[in-house]
Parts: sequence; C-alpha cells; structure tokens
Amino acid sequence: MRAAGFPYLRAMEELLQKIREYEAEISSYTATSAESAEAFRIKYLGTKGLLKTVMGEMKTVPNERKREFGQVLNEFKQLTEKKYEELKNIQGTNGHQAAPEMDFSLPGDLLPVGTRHPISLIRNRIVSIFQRLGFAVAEGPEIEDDWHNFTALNMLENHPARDMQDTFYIHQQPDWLLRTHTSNVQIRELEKGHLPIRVICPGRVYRNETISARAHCFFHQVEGLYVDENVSFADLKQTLYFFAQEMYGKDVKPRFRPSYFPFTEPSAEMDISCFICGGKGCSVCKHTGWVEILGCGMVHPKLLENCGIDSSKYTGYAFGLGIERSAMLKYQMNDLRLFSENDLRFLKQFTATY
Ligand code: 2NL
Repeated sequence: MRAAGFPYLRAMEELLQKIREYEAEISSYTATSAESAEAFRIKYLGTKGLLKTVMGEMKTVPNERKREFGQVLNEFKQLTEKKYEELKNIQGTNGHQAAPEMDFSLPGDLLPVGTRHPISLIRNRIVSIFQRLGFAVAEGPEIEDDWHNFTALNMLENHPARDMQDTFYIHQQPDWLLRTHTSNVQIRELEKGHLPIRVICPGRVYRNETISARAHCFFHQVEGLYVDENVSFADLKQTLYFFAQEMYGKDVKPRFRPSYFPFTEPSAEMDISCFICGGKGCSVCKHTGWVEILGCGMVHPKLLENCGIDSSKYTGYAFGLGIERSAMLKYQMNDLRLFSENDLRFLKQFTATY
C-alpha cells in the first residue's frame, strides 16, 4: 500500500471514473476574487496538486493501457490549465473582479421615499424668507413656566388666556404649563440681552380647545422679533409686505388694520388682497377681496423693561402667524384636522421635498 495517491483505486475503471468527476468539478468551478483563482491553481496545478497526483498513477497503469490512459490524462491537464487561464482573466487588471454573472450596470431597486408634511413645507418657506432678511432661527421649551409664557408678556393675573379653560397646566407643578405661543422663546432671547435681536421662532403650541375644523388643541406658529435702536412701524410694514409678496405672489397688496395684543402697542392685523381672485371676491376671501395673514405690532415697552432692556434706547417690532392657517390658505383647505390625522391619501399629495 502507498501512502499518497489512490490506495483505494485498484481498478483502472475506478481511476477513470474519478478523473471524470474531477473534470466535472473543475468545469463548474467559479472564482469571485483573486484569492479563489490562486486557490484553484494550488489545488489542481500546484506541486502537490491533483494533476500531479493523477499523473503519478501512470506508473500503476498496465502497459497495454498506458496509451489510452495517457490521452485521458492529457485531456484532464488541458482542461485544468484552460480553466485556470479563464479564472485569471475574469479577475481583470485590478485583481478585484466579481463573479461574471453580476451586472453592475443594472439600475438599483427604487426605494420608496417619503414626502414632507405640509406643515413642515410651509414652515420652511416662511423661515427661509426671513432668513434671507437676516433673521436667525431660535427655539425653546414647549413646557414653560408662567413668567416666560404670560407674565413677562404683559399678560397679567386676570388675563382670560391664563384661565384653566384655555391653557394646559401641569397638575403636579402649577407654575408649569404647555406654551400657548412661541413668544416664550423671544422672551428668553430678550433676557439674554445680546442686542440687536433679530429672530424667527417656529414651533408647536398648545391650547385647551375643542377640536373642530377650525381649532385644535395643538398647532404651529411662527413668531418674529426685531429689537434695535430706531426700529419703527415703517420697518415692520416693509418687512411684512416683502414677506407677503414672497409667500403669496408679487401682485398681492397689503392692508394693516388696528388690533390689540397685550404684548404690542400699537398692534395691527395684516391682510393681503386675495391671491386667488385678485380682490374680486371668491370663497377663499369670503367675497371680501382680502385675507388676514398675521398679527403684529411694536413691542410693548413694558416687555423690554421686564427683560432688563432700556426701553428709552431700544424699540422693536414683533409678529405672529399660525402655520396651519397659512397652509389652509395656500392649499385651499377647509379642515385643519387633516394635518394631524396622518391620512396618507392627504399626505401623499404633497410631493415637495424641502
Ligand atoms: C397672532 C399674533 C403676535 C406677537 C405675536 C410678540 C412676542 C414678543 C413681544 C411682542 Cl416676545 N410680540 N409676539 C406680537 C404680535 C402678534 O401674534 O395672531 N398670532 C397667531
């Protein structure tokens, strides 16, 4: 018995059968990297490789069959060498060729991409218009104390908005509440005292309202604040007129009506000529030709003093608008509950990505 070779192969037929099996194995061999072509070479063509081993069997073959067996061996050798050449070529020049059946020029599978929520779309539009005018974005807490949400804003003890009916208070901590507007963020900016201040404050706010087509217990606001020396009502009008044109179109005309807010004096509401009918009258402007878009005014001097700012040196303007309201105008909707119901039939209509 020999240690190497094929001690178990006694008959020629068995040897030939084995060679046929090796040939099948070699024919179906696939290489995916430089390493596996080299592995092939070592296994079949190396000094201790299969080809050498099979060749070694020649001496056990009886003379009368040497010619026949030599031919089989020769075919086996050619097949193996040819296969090795193929494998090397598949590797290409950089040695990192992948399996031949992969086609990397095919387009990838398309993944479904979501769309932005309409509230985000409108907020981003509003914010970017004011950013172009030099406003910075500021954000702050949604759970706020009484001072930053009410008292600092000149909304004193008996102000109706402070009522339990209108505001969500935190049971365990009666000084805390869910902010009813984003003015708390502006108060915090004023308290920091880095003047001039020019900020835009987008965010979610909460009010204890019965949910209907026109009201919700939470909604979204953008407020703006500009405080510096010599800020005037004319600055306010021009800035908000620019905003309205950027938001609703160059043709809109502005109109300011006197109003009242405890935190501004004087106060106003801003209308624009209806951007749907151009002022002739339609369902969006309820046949008045005008639509209200925001509230605004000159910052009440009391607020500046509350935050440690000298109101004889500094003046400012402020404004606030509801994002749901702006979105309903823009998209001509009549029910704000759609914004918070996550109905895909509604949401999928908004395909913009910014
Ligand atoms: C509206 C009106 C307004 C403000 C918000 C404000 C904030 C500070 C000082 C002065 Cl810190 N004013 N905010 C001013 C005027 C109007 O909102 O109808 N919003 C939906």
